[in-house]
Amino acid sequence: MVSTVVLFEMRIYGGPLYNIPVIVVIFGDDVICEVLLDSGCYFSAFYLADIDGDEYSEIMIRHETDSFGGMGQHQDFIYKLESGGLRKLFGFPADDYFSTGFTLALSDDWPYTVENQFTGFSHTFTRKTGEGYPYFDTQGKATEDAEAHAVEKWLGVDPYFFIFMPVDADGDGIFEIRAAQYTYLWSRADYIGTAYTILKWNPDDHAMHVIEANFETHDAEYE
Ligand SMILES: [Ca+2]
Ligand SMILES: [Ca+2]
Repeated sequence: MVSTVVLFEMRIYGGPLYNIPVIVVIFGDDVICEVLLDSGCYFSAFYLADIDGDEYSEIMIRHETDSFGGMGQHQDFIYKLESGGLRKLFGFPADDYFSTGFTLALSDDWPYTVENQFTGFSHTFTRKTGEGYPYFDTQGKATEDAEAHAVEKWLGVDPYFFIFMPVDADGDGIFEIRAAQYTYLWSRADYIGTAYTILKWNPDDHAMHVIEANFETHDAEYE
């Protein structure tokens, strides 16, 4: 059955400055109308793609809830159209937060090694930093902070996707999701690079899984 999906943003006179996203879906004689985010957002957009492999498209909706901090803050949802309404399949980070599995290791002479625990991805690059940087001295020797960091191999990965869009990565007609996250180390302004993933929804365990990972270094200049 062919459906019509309309997404619009409502402004209430005298109400909050944010837009309230509302979706209307018309299929057959049924009309569904739902407010998607009571708290509002800057903008909303949607894609239609079969994520779970049942040959019917899901409705993927993303909302930008804040424009500050790296690449902004987003909420992403995937809904299934069912008789009687929309059923939320997935919501990140509000309902189904998960780690995309990136770690960062540091050692002497400024090598940074980013790895992904789910895919075996590993990428090492040199990122020289100047005076006052807590993890290296000016000659590139790893500091006590770097040694402490080696325990957890922490990489600050935003709990938001600034890209979250359907792609059929393997051409089988079921859509995977291309996602990207801003990453940082010392502070949020210490932009290390972008963590890219291909995500796949598994209807058996009802969860999203990382099936590919990549990392693009941010070429910050340091004295
Ligand atoms: Ca589907
Ligand atoms: Ca596919």
